[in-house]
Amino acid sequence: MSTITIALSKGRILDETLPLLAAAGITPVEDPRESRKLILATNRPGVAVVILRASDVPTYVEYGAADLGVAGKDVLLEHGSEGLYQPLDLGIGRCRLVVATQRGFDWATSIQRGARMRVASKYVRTAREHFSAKGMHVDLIKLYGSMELAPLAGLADAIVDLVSTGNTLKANDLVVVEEIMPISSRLIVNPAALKLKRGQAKPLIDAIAAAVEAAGAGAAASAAGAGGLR
Ligand code: PRT
Ligand code: MG
Repeated sequence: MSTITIALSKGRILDETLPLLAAAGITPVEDPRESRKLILATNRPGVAVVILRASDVPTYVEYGAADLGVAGKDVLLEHGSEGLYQPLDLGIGRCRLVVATQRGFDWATSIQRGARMRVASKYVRTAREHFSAKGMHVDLIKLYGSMELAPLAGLADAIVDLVSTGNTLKANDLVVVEEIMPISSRLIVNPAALKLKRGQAKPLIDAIAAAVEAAGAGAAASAAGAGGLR
């Protein structure tokens, strides 16, 4: 029996991914948040997980070094998802991709005047598509982190970044001026692996789908429950 490898990213989505996998009957033998091992066996024979940087997950799955993976839609859009199946929205890692500027900067008027704006982002590909779809020409500046600093330091007029609570923007006196899209994490699958290892891969994908559905039903039920209390 060949091994099925699932690529996970360390960092914030791992905390939400592990319970989902556990509900699907897949538990790493060691806690990946504690272990320094990058390849971990699981309780399920023939299933292993690898722990990667978030932006490397699509690359591993695309080349078949991992069969399945969990990646944010933000990462998939930026990487390009040609050659990857995306059968499931996992409903985790939810946030929004937005355009933000310093409070008080008149973004709308600057756009109307046709001012050529500088926009800093880790997501230059997605940002370019967003602005060109609106017929806007902006100069994009590629950053690898701490986007929120760019407008404060005078590097850019705006940033394209992820927002969840909004606390980071607030702490840096930035405001959302455009919503680009909602983001969540997706299951991605190598198409060749699905063909060649279907007998092993399909039951895993089905189990993860059932876990997502159960989590969604749980969330809906608790929302209804909270509503009922009012
Ligand atoms: O950190 P590293 O450079 O290694 O990789 P990474 O930043 O890609 O990984 P990680 O673990 O930080 O994020 C992985 C994935 O989590 C992303 O690809 C998203 O799909 C998802 N996600 C969900 C988020 C957020 N919410 C989020 N809020 N990723 C990042 N953020 C950041 C955001 O960039 C901003 O700096 O959190 C800050 C804003 O948070 P709030 O709560 O203050 O609004
Ligand atoms: Mg990060």
